[in-house]
Amino acid sequence: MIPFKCKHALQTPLRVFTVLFALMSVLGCGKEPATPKDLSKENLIPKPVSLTAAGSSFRLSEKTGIYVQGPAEAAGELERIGQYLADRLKPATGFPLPVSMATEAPASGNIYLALGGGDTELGEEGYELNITEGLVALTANTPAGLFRGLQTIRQLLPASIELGEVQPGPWEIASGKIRDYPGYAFRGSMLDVSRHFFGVEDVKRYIDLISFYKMNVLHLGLTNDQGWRIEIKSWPNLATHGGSTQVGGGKGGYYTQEEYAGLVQYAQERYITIIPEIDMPGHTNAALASYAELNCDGKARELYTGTEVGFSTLCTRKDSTYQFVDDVIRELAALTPGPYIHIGGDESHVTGKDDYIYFMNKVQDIVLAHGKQMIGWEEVTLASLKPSSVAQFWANADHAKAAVAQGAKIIMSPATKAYLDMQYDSTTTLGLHWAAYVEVDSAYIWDPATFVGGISKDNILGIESPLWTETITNMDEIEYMIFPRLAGHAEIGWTPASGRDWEEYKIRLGRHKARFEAMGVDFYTSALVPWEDVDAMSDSGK
Ligand code: IFG
Repeated sequence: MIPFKCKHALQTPLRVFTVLFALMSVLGCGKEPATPKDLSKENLIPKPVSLTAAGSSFRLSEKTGIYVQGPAEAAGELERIGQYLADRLKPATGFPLPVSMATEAPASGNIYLALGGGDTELGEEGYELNITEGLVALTANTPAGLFRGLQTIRQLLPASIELGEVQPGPWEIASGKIRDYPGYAFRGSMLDVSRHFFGVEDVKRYIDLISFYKMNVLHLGLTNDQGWRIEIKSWPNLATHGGSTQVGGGKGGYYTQEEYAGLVQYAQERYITIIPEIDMPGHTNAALASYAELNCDGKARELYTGTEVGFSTLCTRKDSTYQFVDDVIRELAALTPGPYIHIGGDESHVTGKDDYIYFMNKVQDIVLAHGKQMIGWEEVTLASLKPSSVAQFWANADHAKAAVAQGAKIIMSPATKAYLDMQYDSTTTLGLHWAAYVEVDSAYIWDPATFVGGISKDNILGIESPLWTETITNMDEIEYMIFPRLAGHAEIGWTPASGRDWEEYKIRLGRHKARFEAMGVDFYTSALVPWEDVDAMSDSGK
């Protein structure tokens, strides 16, 4: 791609051409983009734990192969990881990038992904990336670590690598060494698919986008007042009736168990754990509309397409309610390879306190009986939490501290910082602002480990940024609300607090513009961020 200033100049009559040619030589127009030689000038998000520049660069070519090495039992998985990288790089480079098994480092000009072991500092998801003029070598203790390192390789290449058709290149990566690993083991986002339903393709794109920033959890809000979105074979009306509408009265929808299993698989291939949420005992109008017997008065409710909360409750003292809960959790647990099932528990304003406690204690036992750990919104601290249970902090610090006092771990999702449905400012047409207006800087400038007095890093499982969808109806709107804030949340979950500073981060974020554009992300161009049209010409950023 010849930058505009060159294209325009090249059409000028010859008599002027001479002068312009001299000018173009000075501007660097027409010649190949500057080779990136300073790894420390790259704009990686999340920022790596440690990075050393070596001052040269590696160039991908037609001849580059991807070589994967590891124990025989991991061969299939390693080949899939190699193929994942090839699939990311092929469209824009047009290179064949064959994937092969290796038993030692390959010859010069190749990419080498090796499953090592014993590098305890790297842990479960860390990686080491050594780039020389001859080789890009990525090592990790686990396949997940290799996968996280692949995202770094993607971000070290020019942003145009993310485009879907062949670009001129060249495809160069500055040389050096990166050692990197996450500060929190749980780094996620939540997508509410109940208020508005989002189909399989949208959820897969959501998974792709959060995986690019090394997140490893997708919490799916599958049920709420406005919609039940997962097929439960023993209670079929939940999906067919309870999933038949949404906020505003649209047709809604739901995932068959087969479709849902496909999403779980797609996430797993990106080393992302899906955590399903069945919100109970409140936020249950869709279920209460689907089965009369779930209501204390035995009367089925009408379907609800508004945006109020706190008006519904399961009948907590009816035995049949616990048969319902057990059937739902049983079927969901069978679809959930991950360790957690989220049972909601928020805003049960019409459930008596004692009834709520009775309900939560029984549901916690049901989740454990099906081999899973219970996560609940912070209000679950009213119950007697088992050590394996987790509370998700969103608004009430006292609840969160009470959960910690019971020995529970906390997922930090403060609505004033992490809620992606909060308007950026009063002019944002999408979203809500009951907690706060959350501009890009505010979403970044906080530390989970000190946010609530009495809750320290040791009590925190990790960070999660929820996107509630009362006002969000399609993928473009999702992207506008989650980006750029989600990139900052990913950094908060990964990069040590000592490495996080808004004044430095905003520059890196500003240079991600070309990446957001290349990925087709409809992001919010906050005036607080120095957005840069970084083209391949400069090596000050990528
Ligand atoms: N609170 C409700 C959500 C959603 C949200 C919108 C929680 C845990 C307000 N519960 O956040 O269902 O309506 O910002």
